[in-house]
Amino acid sequence: MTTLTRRTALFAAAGSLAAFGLRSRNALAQATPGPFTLPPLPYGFDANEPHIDAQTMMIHHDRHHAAYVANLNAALKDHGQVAAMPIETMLVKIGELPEALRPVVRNNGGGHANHSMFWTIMGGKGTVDGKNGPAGDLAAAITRDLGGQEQMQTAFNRAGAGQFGSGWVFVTVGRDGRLAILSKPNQDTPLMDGARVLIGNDVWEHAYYLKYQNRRPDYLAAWWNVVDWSKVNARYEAAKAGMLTL
Ligand code: MN3
Repeated sequence: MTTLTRRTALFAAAGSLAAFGLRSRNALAQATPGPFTLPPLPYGFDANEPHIDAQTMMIHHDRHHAAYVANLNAALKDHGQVAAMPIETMLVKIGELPEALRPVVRNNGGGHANHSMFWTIMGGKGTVDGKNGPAGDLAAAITRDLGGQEQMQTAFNRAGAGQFGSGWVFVTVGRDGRLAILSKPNQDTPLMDGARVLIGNDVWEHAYYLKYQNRRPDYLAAWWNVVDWSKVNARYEAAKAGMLTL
């Protein structure tokens, strides 16, 4: 009987997943020269089924997010000093950047930051029968600042549905642990205001149109079923420790 080393086993597992098309194909973006790379989706394209379909996840991650990364890298090609900044620094200092760079950093840098956050908080099972939800200090903060999980979700969905055209809806978190709900147009992000994002949902049509067409409120309601609250709880702790970046 053959004994596989751990490394070989990991490669074999990755290979078999890739063969089934369940893993992200980000080889193209990784081959793009530039400071930023498309982060691999941390789960299969079908991990959020039936709430978010695999085809939407594939197009959204491998094409839309990849394009933001490629556009950002192309724009930064001759701006080495800016290119060396972490994306969150670039966004908060956007007013200090060369004027010609600002729109591309705002749109594509914002897009890269928003989507990099977005993938990591999905792939979960949402809260079922009060289990797998916000825990500890985060649960207390949601009650204190947003009236509880149910009220928070309702207000978040309303803000997302009310965002005219493309944009995002966020819960932001301060260093003091305070939470707030807000929406932003296009790829604007609270990072530009020096705030930190606890969670955000993408309300661009590309995030939901294949399955939900014009029914954005249905998408917003269903999205909670794929939130991975263990990741959100960890983001809250990181934010309070000053360690949360994107
Ligand atoms: Mn998007």
